[in-house]
Parts: sequence; C-alpha cells; structure tokens
Amino acid sequence: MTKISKKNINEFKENGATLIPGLFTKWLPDIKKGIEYNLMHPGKYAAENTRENQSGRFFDDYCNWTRISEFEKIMSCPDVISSAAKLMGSASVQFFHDHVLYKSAGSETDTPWHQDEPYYFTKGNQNVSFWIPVDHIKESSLRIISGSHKWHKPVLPTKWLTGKDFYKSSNEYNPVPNPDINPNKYEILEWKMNPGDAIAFNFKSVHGARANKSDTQRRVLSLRYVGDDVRYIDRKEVTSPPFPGHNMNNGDKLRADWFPIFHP
Ligand SMILES: O=C(O)CCC(=O)C(=O)O
Repeated sequence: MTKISKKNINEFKENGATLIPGLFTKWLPDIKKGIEYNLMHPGKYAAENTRENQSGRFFDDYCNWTRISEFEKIMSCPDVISSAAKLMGSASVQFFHDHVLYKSAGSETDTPWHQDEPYYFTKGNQNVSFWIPVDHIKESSLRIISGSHKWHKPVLPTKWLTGKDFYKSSNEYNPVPNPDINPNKYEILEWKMNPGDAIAFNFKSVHGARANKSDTQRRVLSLRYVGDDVRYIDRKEVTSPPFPGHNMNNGDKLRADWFPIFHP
C-alpha cells in the first residue's frame, strides 16, 4: 500500500518537493543497520566534509547498494518503486544510486545550497530522491527552494569542502543562491521530521541543510530514481558519482545492468 496522496503528487510537481510521513518506517531497522555498516566500512567514494576549524563530523558516501544488502532490499521494494512511479508520473522506475549523509551531534557544517542534476550525468524531468532520516529532525532538515526545479538555468555545482567550482568550465550556470541573506526572494520548504518520514524532491530542486547543533546524530539515507524521460548526458568532465567505465553515449537510457529498472 503506497502512502502517496494526490496532495503529495501535486506538491512534488508544483514545488519540487513533498513530505511523506512514515513512508520508510517499516524499514527503519534495516536503514539503521545499513548506515552503521557504511560508517564502519566506508566505500571508495566516502568523503569527510567538515571544514577547517569546525567541530563535529559531516560524512557522506554513495553507490554502496551492491555491497550493503539492506540498501538493495529497500531500493527494490515494490512499495518504494510504486511510490517513485506515482511521484514521477512514469511507467518505468530505474534506480540511480544510494547516498548516506551523516552529521554527528554538534556538527558545525552546513550542507551548501545546490541542485543535484548538474553533478550527475542524467538529464530529464522524471526523477526523484527520497531523503530519509532515521533520527528525529528539528533544525537540520533538508531545506528546499520551492519551485526551483522549474528554473531555466542550472545552478553552479561546487565542491562541498572548499566551495570551489566543481567543473573547470562553469559559464553555463547561475551563481549559487543564498536564501538566508535574501529571505524575501525565495520560499523555503522545510519540515520537522520523525524517523522513517521522507522528503521526496526533484534532482533540479535547489536544496541545502543547516549544521546539526542538536545533541543527537543525524543519520540520513537518500535513494535516487529516474523515470521514462531521463537520458545520459555527456558533461565532458567527471561527474559525481563518476561511475568510471560506464560506456554510455549522449541520449542513451541509463544501462540497465548497472542501474536496475523496474516496471511497477
Ligand atoms: O543531508 C544533507 O545534508 C544533504 C542531502 C542532499 O544534498 C541530498 O540528499 O541530495
């Protein structure tokens, strides 16, 4: 039984994000176990994002579902697949990747404002990420600029640790917005969340997150899917994630042997 309402579908389409209470509650023990394993056994893309002179830890890692069975089980679960299909309005649902985002209690590091799509080698409107905390979230929630998934020009991708440009040639992008110094210019969506709730958001939605000043850790799993209209785009430089040796060409569907495809 999917928990996706008409309101969710409408908010996702119009605002680029929606809160889905309890979508992953039944998976909480598995998600916690998977994140715990990932923290103990970081993969080849694991990164520490805590900047100089900041305390606490902000760790992230991605593309681990083939070695963390809990992530594989959840990403391929029929409830999750049919929720993704409904939100995207897509007949097919293809898994792109998993992403763990961990902030320790007292982590002073914010997550910079960014859009995911420019970092990826995917292009298309039918896509969705589920941002799933396994701890109570008050102020360190994902924050999303409402409607930014409809912006025409993409936002400049930057490196989280240094703030430097992610690509060498960066002329085709708009600068990173700062809603905190322009509070009247943007509507920000953010929610207090319970463990197992999910925010579904579009790869083009501009988002960020505050530091975790609370006294509890903030453990999050993001699961990312693409739908019928998404194609490979050659960004001419190494993307994030990089998927070395993928061998795809401009306009290809993502290869199904690397990115499992489901027909709910
Ligand atoms: O959890 C965070 O701090 C950021 C998450 C994010 O950027 C994402 O899931 O795409």
